[in-house]
Amino acid sequence: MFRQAKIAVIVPCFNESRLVGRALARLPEWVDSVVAVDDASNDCTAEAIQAVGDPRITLVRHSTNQGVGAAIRTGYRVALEQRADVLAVMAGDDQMDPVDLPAVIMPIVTGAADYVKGNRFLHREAANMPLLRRLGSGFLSAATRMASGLSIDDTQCGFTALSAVAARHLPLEHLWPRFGYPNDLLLLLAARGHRVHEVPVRPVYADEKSGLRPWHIVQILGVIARRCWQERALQASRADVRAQMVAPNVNRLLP
Ligand SMILES: Nc1nc2c(ncn2[C@@H]2O[C@H](COP(=O)(O)OP(=O)(O)OP(=O)(O)O)[C@@H](O)[C@H]2O)c(=O)[nH]1
Ligand SMILES: [Mg+2]
Repeated sequence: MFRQAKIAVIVPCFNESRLVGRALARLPEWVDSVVAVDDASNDCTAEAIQAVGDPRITLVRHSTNQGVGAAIRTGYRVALEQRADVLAVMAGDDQMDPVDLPAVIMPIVTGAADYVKGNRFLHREAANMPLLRRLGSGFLSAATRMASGLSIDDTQCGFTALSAVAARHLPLEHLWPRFGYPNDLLLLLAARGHRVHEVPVRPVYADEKSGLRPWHIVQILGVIARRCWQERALQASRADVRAQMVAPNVNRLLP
Protein backbone atom coordinates (compact mmCIF):
# COMPACT_ATOMS: atom_id res chain seq x y z
CA MET A 1 0.00 0.00 0.00
CA PHE A 2 1.07 3.57 -0.65
CA ARG A 3 -0.88 6.04 1.50
CA GLN A 4 -3.82 3.59 1.76
CA ALA A 5 -3.92 3.02 -2.03
CA LYS A 6 -3.42 -0.45 -3.54
CA ILE A 7 -0.67 -0.16 -6.16
CA ALA A 8 -0.28 -2.54 -9.12
CA VAL A 9 2.68 -2.41 -11.50
CA ILE A 10 2.12 -3.82 -14.99
CA VAL A 11 5.26 -5.06 -16.75
CA PRO A 12 4.92 -5.73 -20.52
CA CYS A 13 7.64 -8.11 -21.77
CA PHE A 14 8.67 -9.43 -25.15
CA ASN A 15 11.95 -11.37 -25.30
CA GLU A 16 13.22 -9.77 -22.10
CA SER A 17 14.82 -12.86 -20.49
CA ARG A 18 18.07 -10.92 -19.98
CA LEU A 19 16.64 -7.83 -18.27
CA VAL A 20 13.23 -8.62 -16.76
CA GLY A 21 14.61 -10.28 -13.62
CA ARG A 22 16.68 -7.17 -12.86
CA ALA A 23 13.66 -4.88 -13.50
CA LEU A 24 11.34 -6.92 -11.24
CA ALA A 25 13.88 -7.28 -8.42
CA ARG A 26 14.11 -3.49 -8.11
CA LEU A 27 10.39 -2.86 -7.43
CA PRO A 28 9.75 -1.26 -4.02
CA GLU A 29 8.25 -3.37 -1.22
CA TRP A 30 5.14 -1.14 -0.97
CA VAL A 31 3.98 -2.24 -4.45
CA ASP A 32 1.04 -4.60 -3.77
CA SER A 33 0.88 -6.56 -7.00
CA VAL A 34 2.93 -6.99 -10.14
CA VAL A 35 1.30 -8.16 -13.37
CA ALA A 36 4.04 -9.35 -15.74
CA VAL A 37 2.67 -9.96 -19.24
CA ASP A 38 4.79 -12.18 -21.46
CA ASP A 39 3.73 -11.25 -25.00
CA ALA A 40 4.50 -14.70 -26.50
CA SER A 41 8.27 -14.33 -26.21
CA ASN A 42 10.41 -16.87 -28.01
CA ASP A 43 13.13 -16.78 -25.37
CA CYS A 44 12.98 -17.72 -21.65
CA THR A 45 11.19 -14.55 -20.48
CA ALA A 46 8.49 -16.48 -18.56
CA GLU A 47 11.11 -18.61 -16.77
CA ALA A 48 13.10 -15.46 -15.88
CA ILE A 49 9.93 -13.92 -14.38
CA GLN A 50 9.20 -17.07 -12.36
CA ALA A 51 12.82 -17.25 -11.19
CA VAL A 52 12.39 -13.92 -9.35
CA GLY A 53 10.21 -15.88 -6.90
CA ASP A 54 8.25 -12.83 -5.73
CA PRO A 55 4.76 -13.87 -4.49
CA ARG A 56 3.36 -10.48 -5.61
CA ILE A 57 3.95 -11.39 -9.28
CA THR A 58 1.11 -12.68 -11.46
CA LEU A 59 2.51 -14.01 -14.73
CA VAL A 60 0.15 -13.81 -17.72
CA ARG A 61 1.23 -15.31 -21.04
CA HIS A 62 -0.17 -14.36 -24.45
CA SER A 63 -0.34 -17.36 -26.77
CA THR A 64 0.55 -15.14 -29.78
CA ASN A 65 2.51 -11.90 -29.96
CA GLN A 66 0.04 -9.01 -29.86
CA GLY A 67 2.19 -5.93 -29.20
CA VAL A 68 3.11 -3.75 -26.25
CA GLY A 69 -0.29 -1.95 -26.18
CA ALA A 70 -2.10 -5.29 -26.04
CA ALA A 71 0.24 -6.50 -23.26
CA ILE A 72 -0.59 -3.38 -21.22
CA ARG A 73 -4.32 -3.84 -21.95
CA THR A 74 -4.08 -7.37 -20.50
CA GLY A 75 -2.18 -6.00 -17.49
CA TYR A 76 -4.85 -3.35 -16.84
CA ARG A 77 -7.59 -5.99 -16.96
CA VAL A 78 -5.84 -8.29 -14.48
CA ALA A 79 -4.92 -5.40 -12.12
CA LEU A 80 -8.56 -4.23 -12.12
CA GLU A 81 -9.69 -7.80 -11.31
CA GLN A 82 -7.23 -7.68 -8.39
CA ARG A 83 -8.97 -4.46 -7.25
CA ALA A 84 -5.90 -2.23 -7.48
CA ASP A 85 -6.48 1.55 -7.09
CA VAL A 86 -3.47 2.70 -9.13
CA LEU A 87 -2.27 0.94 -12.30
CA ALA A 88 1.37 1.84 -13.05
CA VAL A 89 3.29 0.63 -16.11
CA MET A 90 7.04 -0.08 -16.09
CA ALA A 91 8.65 -1.83 -19.04
CA GLY A 92 10.34 -5.22 -18.73
CA ASP A 93 13.58 -3.90 -20.29
CA ASP A 94 14.55 -2.14 -17.05
CA GLN A 95 14.31 1.32 -18.65
CA MET A 96 12.35 2.83 -15.77
CA ASP A 97 13.98 3.87 -12.54
CA PRO A 98 11.85 2.74 -9.55
CA VAL A 99 13.16 5.80 -7.67
CA ASP A 100 10.70 7.78 -9.85
CA LEU A 101 7.70 5.52 -9.07
CA PRO A 102 6.41 7.52 -6.04
CA ALA A 103 6.36 10.74 -8.13
CA VAL A 104 4.52 8.97 -10.98
CA ILE A 105 1.76 7.53 -8.76
CA MET A 106 1.43 10.48 -6.34
CA PRO A 107 -0.98 12.65 -8.43
CA ILE A 108 -3.30 9.61 -8.75
CA VAL A 109 -3.10 8.78 -5.04
CA THR A 110 -3.91 12.39 -4.04
CA GLY A 111 -6.71 12.62 -6.63
CA ALA A 112 -4.98 15.46 -8.54
CA ALA A 113 -4.88 13.50 -11.83
CA ASP A 114 -6.47 10.52 -13.60
CA TYR A 115 -3.40 9.64 -15.66
CA VAL A 116 0.25 10.50 -15.14
CA LYS A 117 3.00 10.24 -17.73
CA GLY A 118 6.70 10.32 -17.08
CA ASN A 119 8.45 13.15 -18.91
CA ARG A 120 12.09 12.39 -19.73
CA PHE A 121 12.70 15.86 -21.18
CA LEU A 122 12.07 17.48 -17.78
CA HIS A 123 14.73 15.36 -16.04
CA ARG A 124 18.21 16.75 -15.39
CA GLU A 125 19.64 13.76 -17.32
CA ALA A 126 17.50 14.44 -20.42
CA ALA A 127 20.63 14.75 -22.55
CA ASN A 128 21.15 10.96 -22.08
CA MET A 129 18.30 10.31 -24.50
CA PRO A 130 19.57 9.49 -28.00
CA LEU A 131 19.05 12.40 -30.41
CA LEU A 132 16.81 10.46 -32.80
CA ARG A 133 14.55 9.41 -29.88
CA ARG A 134 14.33 13.03 -28.75
CA LEU A 135 13.41 14.25 -32.24
CA GLY A 136 10.88 11.46 -32.86
CA SER A 137 9.26 11.84 -29.43
CA GLY A 138 9.14 15.64 -29.82
CA PHE A 139 7.41 15.34 -33.20
CA LEU A 140 4.84 12.75 -32.02
CA SER A 141 4.19 14.78 -28.86
CA ALA A 142 3.41 17.87 -30.99
CA ALA A 143 1.03 15.83 -33.18
CA THR A 144 -0.73 14.34 -30.12
CA ARG A 145 -0.97 17.80 -28.47
CA MET A 146 -2.64 19.22 -31.57
CA ALA A 147 -5.06 16.30 -31.84
CA SER A 148 -5.98 16.10 -28.14
CA GLY A 149 -5.62 19.65 -26.83
CA LEU A 150 -3.62 18.21 -23.92
CA SER A 151 -0.55 20.07 -22.75
CA ILE A 152 1.94 17.20 -22.87
CA ASP A 153 5.57 17.00 -24.00
CA ASP A 154 6.71 13.35 -23.84
CA THR A 155 3.88 11.22 -25.23
CA GLN A 156 6.11 8.21 -26.00
CA CYS A 157 7.35 7.68 -22.43
CA GLY A 158 6.05 4.29 -21.22
CA PHE A 159 6.39 5.04 -17.49
CA THR A 160 2.80 5.87 -16.51
CA ALA A 161 0.08 5.52 -13.88
CA LEU A 162 -3.69 5.32 -14.45
CA SER A 163 -6.39 5.55 -11.81
CA ALA A 164 -8.60 2.46 -11.56
CA VAL A 165 -11.66 4.71 -11.61
CA ALA A 166 -10.64 6.23 -14.97
CA ALA A 167 -9.62 2.80 -16.31
CA ARG A 168 -13.15 1.47 -15.67
CA HIS A 169 -14.61 4.35 -17.72
CA LEU A 170 -12.33 3.89 -20.74
CA PRO A 171 -12.96 1.51 -23.67
CA LEU A 172 -9.55 -0.09 -23.06
CA GLU A 173 -10.48 -3.18 -25.07
CA HIS A 174 -10.22 -0.92 -28.16
CA LEU A 175 -6.77 0.47 -27.26
CA TRP A 176 -4.28 0.25 -30.17
CA PRO A 177 -2.29 -2.96 -29.58
CA ARG A 178 1.16 -1.85 -30.76
CA PHE A 179 3.49 1.15 -30.48
CA GLY A 180 0.85 3.89 -30.98
CA TYR A 181 -0.95 2.87 -27.76
CA PRO A 182 0.29 5.87 -25.66
CA ASN A 183 -1.09 8.34 -28.21
CA ASP A 184 -4.34 6.40 -28.55
CA LEU A 185 -4.79 6.31 -24.75
CA LEU A 186 -4.11 10.06 -24.41
CA LEU A 187 -6.78 10.77 -27.05
CA LEU A 188 -9.28 8.51 -25.27
CA LEU A 189 -8.56 10.27 -21.95
CA ALA A 190 -8.77 13.78 -23.46
CA ALA A 191 -12.09 13.07 -25.21
CA ARG A 192 -13.59 12.02 -21.86
CA GLY A 193 -12.25 15.03 -19.94
CA HIS A 194 -9.77 13.09 -17.78
CA ARG A 195 -6.93 15.03 -16.17
CA VAL A 196 -3.43 14.18 -17.42
CA HIS A 197 -0.24 15.26 -15.61
CA GLU A 198 3.43 14.84 -16.43
CA VAL A 199 6.26 14.36 -13.92
CA PRO A 200 10.03 14.20 -14.57
CA VAL A 201 11.48 10.67 -14.87
CA ARG A 202 15.03 9.56 -15.56
CA PRO A 203 15.66 8.52 -19.19
CA VAL A 204 17.45 5.15 -19.04
CA TYR A 205 19.28 4.04 -22.18
CA ALA A 206 21.72 1.30 -21.28
CA ASP A 207 22.03 -2.30 -22.49
CA GLU A 208 18.43 -2.85 -23.70
CA LYS A 209 17.33 -3.33 -27.33
CA SER A 210 14.41 -1.30 -28.68
CA GLY A 211 11.70 -2.68 -30.96
CA LEU A 212 10.94 0.85 -32.22
CA ARG A 213 11.83 1.61 -35.84
CA PRO A 214 11.68 4.95 -37.77
CA TRP A 215 8.66 3.74 -39.81
CA HIS A 216 6.66 3.44 -36.57
CA ILE A 217 6.36 7.27 -36.67
CA VAL A 218 4.14 6.99 -39.76
CA GLN A 219 2.09 4.20 -38.16
CA ILE A 220 1.61 6.25 -34.97
CA LEU A 221 0.44 9.29 -36.98
CA GLY A 222 -2.14 6.94 -38.53
CA VAL A 223 -3.24 5.80 -35.05
CA ILE A 224 -3.71 9.45 -33.98
CA ALA A 225 -5.74 10.28 -37.11
CA ARG A 226 -7.91 7.15 -36.71
CA ARG A 227 -8.73 7.86 -33.06
CA CYS A 228 -9.55 11.54 -33.81
CA TRP A 229 -11.92 10.45 -36.56
CA GLN A 230 -13.57 7.80 -34.35
CA GLU A 231 -14.04 10.18 -31.41
CA ARG A 232 -15.52 12.88 -33.68
CA ALA A 233 -17.95 10.35 -35.20
CA LEU A 234 -18.92 9.22 -31.66
CA GLN A 235 -19.53 12.78 -30.50
CA ALA A 236 -21.58 13.56 -33.63
CA SER A 237 -23.79 10.48 -33.07
CA ARG A 238 -24.27 11.43 -29.39
CA ALA A 239 -25.27 14.97 -30.45
CA ASP A 240 -27.81 13.44 -32.90
CA VAL A 241 -29.34 11.29 -30.13
CA ARG A 242 -29.57 14.34 -27.81
CA ALA A 243 -31.21 16.41 -30.58
CA GLN A 244 -33.78 13.65 -31.19
CA MET A 245 -34.59 13.49 -27.45
CA VAL A 246 -35.06 17.29 -27.23
CA ALA A 247 -36.99 17.71 -30.50
CA PRO A 248 -40.40 16.31 -29.34
CA ASN A 249 -40.44 18.73 -26.38
CA VAL A 250 -39.61 21.67 -28.66
CA ASN A 251 -42.50 20.69 -30.92
CA ARG A 252 -44.90 20.64 -27.97
CA LEU A 253 -43.91 24.23 -27.10
CA LEU A 254 -44.71 25.46 -30.59
CA PRO A 255 -48.17 27.07 -30.95
N1 LIG B 1 9.09 -4.40 -29.18
C1 LIG B 1 8.08 -4.99 -28.54
N2 LIG B 1 8.00 -4.83 -27.21
C2 LIG B 1 6.99 -5.43 -26.58
C3 LIG B 1 6.04 -6.20 -27.27
N3 LIG B 1 5.17 -6.67 -26.38
C4 LIG B 1 5.59 -6.22 -25.18
N4 LIG B 1 6.71 -5.47 -25.29
C5 LIG B 1 7.47 -4.80 -24.18
O1 LIG B 1 7.20 -3.40 -24.22
C6 LIG B 1 8.28 -2.68 -23.66
C7 LIG B 1 8.67 -1.53 -24.54
O2 LIG B 1 9.20 -1.98 -25.77
P1 LIG B 1 10.49 -1.32 -26.47
O3 LIG B 1 10.68 -2.03 -27.77
O4 LIG B 1 11.65 -1.30 -25.54
O5 LIG B 1 10.06 0.16 -26.77
P2 LIG B 1 10.26 1.46 -25.90
O6 LIG B 1 10.87 1.14 -24.57
O7 LIG B 1 8.95 2.18 -25.91
O8 LIG B 1 11.27 2.30 -26.77
P3 LIG B 1 12.77 2.70 -26.44
O9 LIG B 1 12.70 3.98 -25.69
O10 LIG B 1 13.40 2.84 -27.77
O11 LIG B 1 13.37 1.55 -25.68
C8 LIG B 1 9.40 -3.66 -23.41
O12 LIG B 1 9.40 -4.02 -22.04
C9 LIG B 1 9.00 -4.85 -24.27
O13 LIG B 1 9.50 -6.06 -23.75
C10 LIG B 1 6.14 -6.36 -28.68
O14 LIG B 1 5.35 -7.02 -29.35
N5 LIG B 1 7.17 -5.74 -29.27
MG1 LIG C 1 12.64 0.02 -24.40
